[in-house]
Amino acid sequence: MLKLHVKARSPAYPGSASEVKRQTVLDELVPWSVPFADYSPPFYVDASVAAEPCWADRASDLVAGRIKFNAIDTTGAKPINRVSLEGPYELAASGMPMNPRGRTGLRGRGLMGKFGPNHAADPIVTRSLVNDDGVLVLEVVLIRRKDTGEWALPGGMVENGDTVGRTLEKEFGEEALNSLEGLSKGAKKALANIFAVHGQVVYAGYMDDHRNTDNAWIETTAVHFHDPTGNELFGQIPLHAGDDAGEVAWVPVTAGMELYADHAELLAKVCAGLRLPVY
Ligand code: RP5
Repeated sequence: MLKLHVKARSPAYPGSASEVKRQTVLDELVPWSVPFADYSPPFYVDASVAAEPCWADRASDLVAGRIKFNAIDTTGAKPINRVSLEGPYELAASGMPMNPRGRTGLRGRGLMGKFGPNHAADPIVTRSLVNDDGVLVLEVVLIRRKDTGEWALPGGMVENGDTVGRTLEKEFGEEALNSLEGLSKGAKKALANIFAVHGQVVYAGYMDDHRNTDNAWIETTAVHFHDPTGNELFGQIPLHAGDDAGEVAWVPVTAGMELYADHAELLAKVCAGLRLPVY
């Protein structure tokens, strides 16, 4: 059975109109297959999306049926991947896609640019170190997000026409290094090693993000990059928080970590794969 989304049902919706409140959806009423006669959630599109920046769909394209759902949509200037990692999704009578994990208590796109899946990429960059107590510890690069103040993986959205691979490197560069410019030769080599050689996909699917709605949601591909030397390679990478990140740091992975969206679960998958104990 699919995991119920929880953060995607958080009562207060973030964004410029913070007064937006989701309709309450009890666990048993989340699946679309369960009748919910009184389901009448508010409709919300954040002003930043309604202004139709280049990363957002046009509402007029939806109304005119010009958006190709469940497909790689090549109708615009750049291709957009509208295929869900969760399999084909249904469309509502309004033509809007329906969240594959069920009701969220909010209709419309909220803060999401695309109707349907909004693809993201999350780099999980780790190293193992022996700490002062002689214990082997796994550390991961995390950022503190400016929007919620939570610690998170330095991921980001895949732009129109771009790939997951390029997004992983770009987001890590922007959020954890501030820029790829001006890096020393050693750091550039370490980075090239990270993104070209060591990646292992640990998850590809729905992300329980508090910005998700009934008609727009985030899906991510999380790729793990581990320093095979311990810290020799990645230790050369200078961390500097970028514009979207208040802070960036190597953080020890611990049981019960509270992170943005489902990021703690992604780290649990990494630990299970590495067969490392989590302290
Ligand atoms: C999360 O939001 C994803 O896992 C990814 O880390 C992030 C992408 O959104 P932005 O950081 O671009 O806001 O759901």
